[in-house]
Amino acid sequence: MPTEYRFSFGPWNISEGADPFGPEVRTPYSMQEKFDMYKPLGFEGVQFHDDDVVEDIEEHAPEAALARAREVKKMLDDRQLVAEFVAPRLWFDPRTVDGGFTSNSAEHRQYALDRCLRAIDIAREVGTPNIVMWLAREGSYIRESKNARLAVDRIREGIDRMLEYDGEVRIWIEPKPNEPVDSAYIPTIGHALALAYQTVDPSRVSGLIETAHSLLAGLDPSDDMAFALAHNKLSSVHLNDQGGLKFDQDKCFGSFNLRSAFNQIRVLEENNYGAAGEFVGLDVKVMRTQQQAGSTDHLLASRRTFERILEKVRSIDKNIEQQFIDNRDYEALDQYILNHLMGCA
Ligand code: XLS
Ligand code: MG
Repeated sequence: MPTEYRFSFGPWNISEGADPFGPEVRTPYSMQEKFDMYKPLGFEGVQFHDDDVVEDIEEHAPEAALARAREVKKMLDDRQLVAEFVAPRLWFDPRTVDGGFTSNSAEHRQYALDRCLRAIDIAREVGTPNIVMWLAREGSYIRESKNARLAVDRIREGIDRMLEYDGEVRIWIEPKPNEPVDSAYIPTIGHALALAYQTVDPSRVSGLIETAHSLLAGLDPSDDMAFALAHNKLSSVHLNDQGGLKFDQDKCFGSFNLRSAFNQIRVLEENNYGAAGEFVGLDVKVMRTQQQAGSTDHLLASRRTFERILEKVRSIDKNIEQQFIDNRDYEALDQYILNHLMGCA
């Protein structure tokens, strides 16, 4: 079992606090300032969107974009940081208003594919073969607007083209059931992995599970992780928390449901997650009410909570636990776990 986990987050996790109802309340940090924050917070992995690497990506010619990516790689090397993945931001451009791969416009679908291929080139330059596909707008607002059957084919075809474009690229699908669209075509890890098996190279397609996304689908994040692990396809996790069926809250890990946080770490730990270099990603957002100086409090807090709960996972008395299981005394097991979590077992 790994004794140490490696942690990652994305530059977007240090944010200025804008929400759909109000503007920024904190001033932005430059990318350089953000990179400087990683190590002191105990993180070494950097998750990127393609336009986190190359700002204003659409205004850069391909070669200029790659040159910028090489500068970013140098900034990472100087700080002993590594890029975990690059995610093409397919949800921001006017051409992806109605989706990328599943847009009804052939021209816009082509744009989506071209943008993904550019993201692969950028990922290479920053030193990672890993591409995360958060399929933000691949879904619908009303059923009649798109052909859902065709949409699945189109997402698969898009991923196939990416796999063919670069023989080393690895695609990690990050499912989410809704938001920004009403209903996503790949809402759960089950959908994501079924799609992975249909691609031209299933061995290079896997999943990334975000706690909040599982909860929004009404599923248990630890069981979702176990499902992906059973397929040897859990390439990363985005731990955070979520208070029920609301907007995607990206709360601090463990902030809403400590028991669930315990079970997520338990399933990772029992299955040797991290041994192949997988990162523990924290996709958390600081509260809008936080002052400038507290811009990274949520990242430190989430990592510390992970480590403290990890201690709880490791200090469970396996014999006692097994006894309750053998006796089918799950009431006693429940109390044992609760008491252990509350420090009175
Ligand atoms: C949004 C997603 C996003 C991805 C990367 O809900 O979690 O942050 O992790 O594009
Ligand atoms: Mg995420």
